Amino acid sequence: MELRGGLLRESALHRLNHAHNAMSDFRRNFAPGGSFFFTVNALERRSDVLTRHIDALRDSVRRVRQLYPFAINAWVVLPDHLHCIWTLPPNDADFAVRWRLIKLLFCKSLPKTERLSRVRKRRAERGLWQRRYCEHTLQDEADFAAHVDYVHINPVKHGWVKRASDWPYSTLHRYIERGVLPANWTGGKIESVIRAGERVDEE
Ligand code: NI
Repeated sequence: MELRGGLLRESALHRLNHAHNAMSDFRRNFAPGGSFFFTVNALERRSDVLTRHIDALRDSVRRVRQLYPFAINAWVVLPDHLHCIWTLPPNDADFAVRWRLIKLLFCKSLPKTERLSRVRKRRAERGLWQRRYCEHTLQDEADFAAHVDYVHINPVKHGWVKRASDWPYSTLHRYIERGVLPANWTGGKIESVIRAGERVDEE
């Protein structure tokens, strides 16, 4: 009994240390001037183009990262928009080229069935993404952590699920697997004051 108790205590301690280390690792991901939060919207509000074609989206991101590397610190894909946090390599802040390519590859991988405005037709543009997106350079570890929470709580904020971990297209699962966050994580304030570039007509 004594031994068993000892082992149990030890493993609990081990888990605690592991969680602590994982959290430190996670905080170390922040790079001053090199970590960014993004909100990117699909053109059609209330479409499900992003989750319906999640494999195409993932593939586009994977291919772009091979050409222009970046670390993914957090990502959530909702049906008609996404939020994510990237850290770019030192002395490289060209997230614009990465987004241009991700959007382009995603469009190329889908058949041209979307409605096109006259302007987009004339310019031979696809009609899947809003042209503009929201970018915020993360200021410090606290800003970084707040935005990571914002990303992970987002499916709850938009009313898709009651628990953040019930949403499949989220890096929250990675955080839980690595012991950074508990499986029943409910953190992150839904009424967050973060100006995240959510659609103005959304809520
Ligand atoms: Ni959102």
